[in-house]
Amino acid sequence: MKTKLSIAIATALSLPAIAYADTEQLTTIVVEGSSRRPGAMAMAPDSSGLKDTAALLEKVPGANINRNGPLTGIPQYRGMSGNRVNVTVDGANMKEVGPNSMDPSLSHVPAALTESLTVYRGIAPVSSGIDTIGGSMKMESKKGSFAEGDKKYEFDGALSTGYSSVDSGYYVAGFSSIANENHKIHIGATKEEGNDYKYADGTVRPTEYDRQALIVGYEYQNKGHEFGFNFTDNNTINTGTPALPMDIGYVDGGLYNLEYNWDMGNGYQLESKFFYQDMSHYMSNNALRTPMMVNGKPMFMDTNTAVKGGGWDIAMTMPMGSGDLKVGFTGDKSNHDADMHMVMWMVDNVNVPPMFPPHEMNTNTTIFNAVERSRYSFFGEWKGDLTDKLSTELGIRYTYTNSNTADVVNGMVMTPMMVMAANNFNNANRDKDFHGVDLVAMLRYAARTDLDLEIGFARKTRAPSYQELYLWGPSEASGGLADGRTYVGNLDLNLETAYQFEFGMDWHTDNAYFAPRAFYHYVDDYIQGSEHATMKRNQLRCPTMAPCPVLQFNNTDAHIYGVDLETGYVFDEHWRIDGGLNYVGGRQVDGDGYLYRMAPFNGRAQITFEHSGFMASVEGIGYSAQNKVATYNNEDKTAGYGVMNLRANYEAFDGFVVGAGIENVVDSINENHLGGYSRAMSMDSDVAQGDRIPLPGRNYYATMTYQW
Ligand SMILES: [Cu+2]
Repeated sequence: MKTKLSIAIATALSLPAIAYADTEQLTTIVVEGSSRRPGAMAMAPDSSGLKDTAALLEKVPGANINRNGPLTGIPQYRGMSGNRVNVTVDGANMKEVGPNSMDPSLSHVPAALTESLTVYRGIAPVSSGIDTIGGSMKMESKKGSFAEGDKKYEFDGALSTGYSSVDSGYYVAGFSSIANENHKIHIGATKEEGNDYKYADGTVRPTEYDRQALIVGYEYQNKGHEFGFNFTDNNTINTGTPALPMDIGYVDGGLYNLEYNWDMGNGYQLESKFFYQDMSHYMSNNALRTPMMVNGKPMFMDTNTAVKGGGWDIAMTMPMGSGDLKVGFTGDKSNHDADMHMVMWMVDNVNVPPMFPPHEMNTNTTIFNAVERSRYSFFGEWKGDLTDKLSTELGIRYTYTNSNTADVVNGMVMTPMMVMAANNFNNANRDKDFHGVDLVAMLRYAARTDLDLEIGFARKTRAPSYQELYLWGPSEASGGLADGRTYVGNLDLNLETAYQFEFGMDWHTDNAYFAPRAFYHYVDDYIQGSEHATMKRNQLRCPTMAPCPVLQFNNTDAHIYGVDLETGYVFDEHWRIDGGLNYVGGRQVDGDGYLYRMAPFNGRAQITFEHSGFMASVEGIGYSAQNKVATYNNEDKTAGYGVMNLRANYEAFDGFVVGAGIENVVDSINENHLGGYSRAMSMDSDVAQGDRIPLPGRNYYATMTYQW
């Protein structure tokens, strides 16, 4: 039953795996990178990581999280996030049901049911997916193992529970699988629930959460054939997203995966994956927070959204020359709808035509109506050895993306501006085609037995998202940007094209490792907001509450550059230290604007002590100030901070592990630059509206796991 993790550890030069090898009920983080592919790192149990798989990304070199809520963690990799990072769940590029990314793909399967999260370090291979301009990561749900060797049956399972004091939160999780060498079935379920979290100055609202998840699957293997069917279901209710104008009422729905692989022998392999998803979502501004007052009365706002999606990924691997050639055909299609309902009190003013006397207005507005996005993509990738010290990866991928949408219905406040916006949109050509060509060339050189060097070049593309194209009137449904601004789409957007360069080294001995990577990306037609030519609006984040511009998605050019590294040293069988540093910068080519929501310079170090089933660690995390902020949306600077965490766990007997710890030991108030601004009314939260959202205060947690 320890097969998967054992493989990861055995081939890993990445040493952290060894420290936690006995606590293998934990999610495995795999960092695929250069000569270290595959490297692995199992995580120490901590309350955040057990709740939210995205939280694990903070431990991956170059990765971070844009956090809009306790379960809403949007992966950031080297300064890029959202649609720029390709995330797959059991091989499916899931589509978010929330147009404001309330349900990023990693929130679909809770950490307790996640087998592994794999991040490709640096330039992602073309075979890892479509739209990998900002990197690629894949999550696999737990599935258990087949019986091996002379064992007839294999029973795997885990029961775990945990409590965290900062939000009075708990989780319970159960997983079980039964298999012989050909058949395997598994089932798993979790429940996580918590209140608004506390920090030194009070409570941050709304940050409560409530999620139930279910996974079920069947797999069959025989003589090189593998067949699998998996279902993962997420049922989240009443979960706060304080950085956004509304909260999650529910996110509900499932993902169906079908997989068939055939190992034909002699190096020939067929892999095929299919998925289908059907999800619905409801969000509102009045269930978990007090609605804003307009004309002396509360303005109620809620939105229903839905997504249906499906896709495939078929690839064939075959020997070619001194390596392997992989060719494949990938594609998917999704349909998105979002309808907003508003109740507000209108009085006669300059914005309202005189046919409306003071009255309550009850409106329904289509934000997105039958949006359809389809992608068809072909790739070829050759990996092989040129000499015994030199290896290479060459890849090419062509992607055709088509987007279209039906007419919208304007039920919003009938200002002449909004009437015109809807009419213009309905009269415009909204059927858009994009053709993207991705290229990757990597060269790896084993300079010495303890030193590998890597150099890589790539051209990566991304077609505009449906929000970037089809937001017909000012809306905050911007895919989770959470900058407090309203955006209007742009039907004339070009696709983004990044030219990427990177150089890395990996030095490793029996006791030490040191692996830095430097990168530079030039992004042609980088999509970000710029002032709309005509639309103005009163807005929370606008300085002095004066009318400020609505933003429109536009193409600009950008530089992104940085260095990330991981390092560690093993003193003896009991003591070790591991750490990492991340730096990323980004700016527009024209003008002096920096890019929005870039992770500040940050680092972490962890000293671990291990002795006969007992493990304890001290972890220090530091973030520097972020003064290089975007000007186009008036991004706030943030100060630097440091956090200390203490963790311990003990394997009392085989498979039974208890863990406990204190996070943010000194209870400092820390504002993470990627955390957004509080959007709740000031009477709801102890954080003033518009201020940065502080991280949780001191947290005592305890966990208990039994695995068999
Ligand atoms: Cu939403």
